[in-house]
Amino acid sequence: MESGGKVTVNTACPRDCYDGCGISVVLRDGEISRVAGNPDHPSNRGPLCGKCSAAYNGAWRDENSRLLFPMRRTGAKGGGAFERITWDEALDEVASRLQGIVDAHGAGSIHHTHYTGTCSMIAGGFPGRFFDHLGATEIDPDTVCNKAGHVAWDYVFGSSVNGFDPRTAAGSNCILVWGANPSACAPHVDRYWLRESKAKVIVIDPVRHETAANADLHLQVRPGSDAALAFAMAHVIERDGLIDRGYIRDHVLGYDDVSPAIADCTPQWGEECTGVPAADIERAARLYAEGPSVMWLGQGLQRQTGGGNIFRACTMLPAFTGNIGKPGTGAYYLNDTYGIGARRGASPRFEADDASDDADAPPQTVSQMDVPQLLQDPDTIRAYMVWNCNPLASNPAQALTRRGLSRDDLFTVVVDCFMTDTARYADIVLPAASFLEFDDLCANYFQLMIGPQVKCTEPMGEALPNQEIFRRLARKMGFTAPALFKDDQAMIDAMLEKCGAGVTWEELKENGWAYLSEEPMVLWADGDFATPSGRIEIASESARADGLPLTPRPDADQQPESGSFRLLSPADKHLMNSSHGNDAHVRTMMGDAHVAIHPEDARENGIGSGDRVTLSNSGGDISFTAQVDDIVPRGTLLTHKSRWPMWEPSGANVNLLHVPQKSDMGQSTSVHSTEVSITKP
Ligand SMILES: Nc1nc2c(c(=O)[nH]1)N[C@H]1C(S)=C(S)[C@@H](COP(=O)(O)OP(=O)(O)OC[C@H]3O[C@@H](n4cnc5c(=O)[nH]c(N)nc54)[C@H](O)[C@@H]3O)O[C@H]1N2
Ligand SMILES: Nc1nc2c(c(=O)[nH]1)N[C@H]1C(S)=C(S)[C@@H](COP(=O)(O)OP(=O)(O)OC[C@H]3O[C@@H](n4cnc5c(=O)[nH]c(N)nc54)[C@H](O)[C@@H]3O)O[C@H]1N2
Ligand code: SF4
Ligand SMILES: [Mo]
Repeated sequence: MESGGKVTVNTACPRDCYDGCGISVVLRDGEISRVAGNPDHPSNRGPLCGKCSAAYNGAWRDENSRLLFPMRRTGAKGGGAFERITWDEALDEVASRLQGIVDAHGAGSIHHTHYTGTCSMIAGGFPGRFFDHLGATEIDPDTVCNKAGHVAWDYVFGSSVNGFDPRTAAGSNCILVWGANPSACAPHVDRYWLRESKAKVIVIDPVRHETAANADLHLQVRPGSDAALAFAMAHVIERDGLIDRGYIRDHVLGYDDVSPAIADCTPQWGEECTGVPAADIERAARLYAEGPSVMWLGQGLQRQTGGGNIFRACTMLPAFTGNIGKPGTGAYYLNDTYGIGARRGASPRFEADDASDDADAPPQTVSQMDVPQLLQDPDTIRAYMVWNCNPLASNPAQALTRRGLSRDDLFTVVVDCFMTDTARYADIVLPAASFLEFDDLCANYFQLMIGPQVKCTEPMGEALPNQEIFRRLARKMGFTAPALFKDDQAMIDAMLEKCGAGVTWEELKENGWAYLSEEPMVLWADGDFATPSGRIEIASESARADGLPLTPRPDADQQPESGSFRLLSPADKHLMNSSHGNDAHVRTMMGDAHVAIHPEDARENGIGSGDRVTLSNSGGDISFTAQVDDIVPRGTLLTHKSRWPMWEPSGANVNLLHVPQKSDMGQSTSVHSTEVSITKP
């Protein structure tokens, strides 16, 4: 859109966020003057969230914050002393170091770690082709975020990325939000989709966050006790004759296997296990079962030692009440929007046609939970290649990770837009272009909608998009497979063609977004699930073959022993994981790191609001400002994740205390099972 010297470009926010906002970038005389929300976009209908409004007009466009040139470390690891070098020098050095390791030890000792620094399809997926071709070990990205839930839902539904189309909720009477916090993590979904809905909203969460406070019913469950809660709700549903026997007969496997356990799980028993009053369990169960209802399981819910079992237990509710596959119903964890339209596997990481001339074996993977320890071993990890993530801020066992990254014999390369804590430990730092600086495609993971990421300006300094960095590195390594050099526009066009939205790139840019279909899609309407039996498998032989119980179990975690507290550290409303943590305005909005404690616990420990307190466990000690508040139940503390360690008084964030204990499925994080003591020095 053009008027006078002013041009407005429609683009999309590629952050790892449910909202998938539309952005309007205002250019004056070819220069970006403002990054704002697209007022016409159905998700955000105007302003961006506070954090992105600040950071996209702050650190992301500030030459003093961004990485501008390739750099080589000149001082001690972590010290922050670097010299500018050329791209040729940087990539020659990376290529020769990697080749040396491949020749002497095999590519498996090159480990690459990545996640969702950008979720745009090419910048988020394409570099994987390079590493797959190289034969590097992949540090399983999801194990730091959401893998337990994926594994659990794959057993039950045969997919964990086919949820519901949020537009179908227009016909719902009940929306159950379980272990998600839209008020922080999906601010526009919270403001529009949830609050404008006529459905009754139930929130199940230990924390009375803003969404919970605004809900019709908040069940303030004790952390890690949700499987017991699901069984107690199923008990009420069964007792009150709200089971959909027809749906079970046609589409569900395992009802008879779990029903004896359900019979034992009375609401009173549920109250003892979970801390939720029996009357609220009854009310929630009836409201949900009467339906039509949608259920949203958050990623926070499964970051528990029993996270997989919890996810399997929750699926009993839609399966036994038939709240799935019909308008107004559905169960959602994440939508692979692009994959729902396209055939599976059609991502820029794996392009079957292109790779066919040089098919790469599936990569060897290790869990993020094992990496802090593996980083100590010079024979296991010889090169650590970091792109789209910031392990020193976000990963468990921060002190051990830092020690590993300090190894002189470890060759570390970090590709990022900013000089993060992790980048300071790199031998070579490579500057990544931002979302404002190259074209790509975004696929929302809540709405079934795609968006265009449109180049608005030249990359800052000599920064390059991830995909171009890895094309150049592939050339330096002497690779020739055509898949490694594919052109961006060709990939965008191919994705658009496959995804079913029926738009060209030009049309998408013009409009700013496209739904996969004009009418709401009813996912799973055919009742044909991609499990071995074709049914929803509450009883799963596949799970049993993997050494897990046949069915979910009504488990609840033991409460911490006296003197110990459960520490939750979910998403911070001011940050996007650690992204934006270096923006001056965002840091002012965040203030000091706080920890919330229940008034009774505070009284017993002689703690008042504003006191400095120390949290400790085997990972170390770290201080916070206390906030006495009954938003948390007794025995539970709340802080938030991913502040930049380098800006904290102790040089560490909450992940110092994050013990890399694995969840029951997927070798994933159980960060919300962390236990600590609290003292007032
Ligand atoms: N205590 C605690 N810790 C947690 C969690 C928790 O709940 N509690 N949650 C976990 C979860 S859910 C997640 S997803 C992880 C997230 O952890 P990370 O994946 O480490 O996410 P970020 O910290 O935001 O790091 C993303 C990095 O990518 C960079 N980046 C952005 N765009 C680009 C680009 O185009 N190219 C390149 N190369 N880099 C780019 C950003 O500048 C940023 O430094 O943290 C986990 N850590
Ligand atoms: N502002 C902002 N938005 C973000 C992010 C961010 O860092 N900041 N991160 C993005 C990413 S990578 C992700 S994965 C998503 C995560 O978004 P969500 O899916 O909302 O997950 P979290 O915020 O980690 O945690 C959600 C809730 O889980 C609750 N919880 C913890 N343990 C339990 C439990 O045992 N039972 C129940 N019922 N609830 C529990 C926490 O109290 C918290 O309120 O958000 C994305 N959006
Ligand atoms: S981070 Fe989320 S809420 Fe913020 S602008 Fe991006 S998509 Fe919107
Ligand atoms: Mo995440």
